[in-house]
Amino acid sequence: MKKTGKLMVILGLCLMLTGCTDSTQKSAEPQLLLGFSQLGSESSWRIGNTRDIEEKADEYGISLMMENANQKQENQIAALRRFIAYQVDVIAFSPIVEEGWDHVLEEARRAGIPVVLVDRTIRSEKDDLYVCLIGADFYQEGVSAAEYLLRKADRLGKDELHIVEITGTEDSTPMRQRHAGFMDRIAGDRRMQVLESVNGDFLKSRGAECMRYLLEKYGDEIDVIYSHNDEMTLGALPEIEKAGFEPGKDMVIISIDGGQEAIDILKAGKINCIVECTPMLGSTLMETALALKAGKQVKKETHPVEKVFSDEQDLSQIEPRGY
Ligand code: GYE
Repeated sequence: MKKTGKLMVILGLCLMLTGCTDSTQKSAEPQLLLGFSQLGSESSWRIGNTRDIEEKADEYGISLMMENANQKQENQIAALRRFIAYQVDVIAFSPIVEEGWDHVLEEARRAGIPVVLVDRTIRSEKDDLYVCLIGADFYQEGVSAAEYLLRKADRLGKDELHIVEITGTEDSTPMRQRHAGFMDRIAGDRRMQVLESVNGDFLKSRGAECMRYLLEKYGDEIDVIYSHNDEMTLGALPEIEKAGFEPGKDMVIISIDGGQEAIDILKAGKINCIVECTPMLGSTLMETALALKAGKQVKKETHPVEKVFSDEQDLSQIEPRGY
């Protein structure tokens, strides 16, 4: 074959392999590559959050590398390292716990890749390991839960209310802040007596286990259950009924998230109050990623606006929740 013939064959092969046949296709290439490490699939909140991020990446024409860490920090660290090796434009992740990210985030910084925290934050001596945080104000969620309880206590007219708390994953931001906001807000009200806080890891199965333990230990002494997410609440409710109590009547049930299943149970009167925590963070994440790629400044913290749903309101008007 002549030299020019060979060249044509090679060129043809290249075009077949890359699929880049003309400039119109080239301009349809994604404008940005985003690596996102999701922490797991422990709740309908998390599943809704994953879905929203996938859908919004699609809408914004952003190419998404999504990895699910199945509730393990080491899997998240490994995913972040893969994103760095792949030289993505922006890294985003939802840290399962707050501590232990310094090394990998320094690696990202050295590689010049901006890091966005989604949903949860980290704790570190260094304050320049991430660019910004997009997530709920969990402290305020705890305060809102407590404020509902204070109003409920007024309505019930009781001198004392015995509270048990089922908390989320140890050392996670929502666990720390939902606990702190609630405890700070009830402190100083003599009626509020906390019997015990137990760790339910944000899981339905652990919510059930915790509830069995609490019922065995305190029985009808329990007046209030404050659960850090819907999934644990959904695990706890059948245990309360099995023990012969009516949730929502014999015991005040307070939950956080506001997924559809829990909202339906709130409407049926077995949950008294749900503090909303929205998983719909995808649009803000995509806009932030695009701004970072364009070299623009972004806000250090963005919190979505959230509501409280409770037996104090007409619940028939709640829109379908989408998670
Ligand atoms: O409340 C819970 C999930 O970090 C806000 O994690 C999130 C929490 C959410 O497992 O259901």
